[in-house]
Amino acid sequence: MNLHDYLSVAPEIADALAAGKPVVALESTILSHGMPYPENVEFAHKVEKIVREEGAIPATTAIIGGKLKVGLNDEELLTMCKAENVGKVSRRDVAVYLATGQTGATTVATTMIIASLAGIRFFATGGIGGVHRGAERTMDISADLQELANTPVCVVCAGAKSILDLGLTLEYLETYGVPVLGLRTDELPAFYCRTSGYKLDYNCQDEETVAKIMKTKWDVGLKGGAVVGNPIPEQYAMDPDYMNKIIDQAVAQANAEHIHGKAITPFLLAHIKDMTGGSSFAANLELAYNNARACSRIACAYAKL
Ligand code: PSU
Ligand code: MN
Repeated sequence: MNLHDYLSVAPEIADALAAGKPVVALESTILSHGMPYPENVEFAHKVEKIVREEGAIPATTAIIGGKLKVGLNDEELLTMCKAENVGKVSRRDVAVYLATGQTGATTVATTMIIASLAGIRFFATGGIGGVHRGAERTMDISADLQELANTPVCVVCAGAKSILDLGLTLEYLETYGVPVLGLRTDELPAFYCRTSGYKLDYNCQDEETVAKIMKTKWDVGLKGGAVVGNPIPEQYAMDPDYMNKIIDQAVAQANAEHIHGKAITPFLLAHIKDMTGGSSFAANLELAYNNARACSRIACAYAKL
């Protein structure tokens, strides 16, 4: 048995990687457990189209038929979007899904693992997982953070939702040596909102600077990845007071229903969408497109270094 018995890279992506061309990884949990069907189908195709328009090759990941898939065809994308019997796969679940042939949507952590195995260094998503509110009692800290500490992939996101404790998330990332770079911002973005109140130490004015920092990090042998916080475009941003009220209600509901473990993030996402009457969903789409664009530009700049 070797890695290639488990890893299935679409030919176009394999060719691009062999030629040193920019490739951008995309996750599938955002499709299967973060967005409703059938709206997610249009999203899945559009986000890939944006990556192509920027001159990179998109590589959506999933676990299907005992393989780590890098690049999904239309049918596979549809399977992830319909999300019937599609689990949520973080690091601890990977071997189980591979060995048993179950279909799994990849989280940030698992997308980083697969990207790294394939040789992809850049990955665009909506928001990362992090330290949950109340983690001092529950110890609920997303495996995404350990992956960022250990696996060499740069994750471009709109920060994280304030369903998390963003302050503790930043502390955790600092402890584990993960750079958090603002892209034209002084603050960690809070997903739907451009600001969170948490200052970042680094405000990169352009994508080339991010690419150069990543190359330098890996050149000197520092392990792990980085978080790039790219704020939602102004015209789609939501009011922080309004969103925080909604999120507080969703978190209270999750506590009342004793939701925990891997179910909590999808539960909160679904409740926020219901409570905002879908307006948050429009913002979610736009911020993810914006991240795909920025990530592709970073990957293109990196390929030229
Ligand atoms: N946050 C979002 N949308 C998402 C997720 C997080 O705003 O879709 C997904 C991502 O796939 C992320 C995962 O990696 O949830 C984190 O789950 P957990 O907290 O169980 O590690
Ligand atoms: Mn968790």
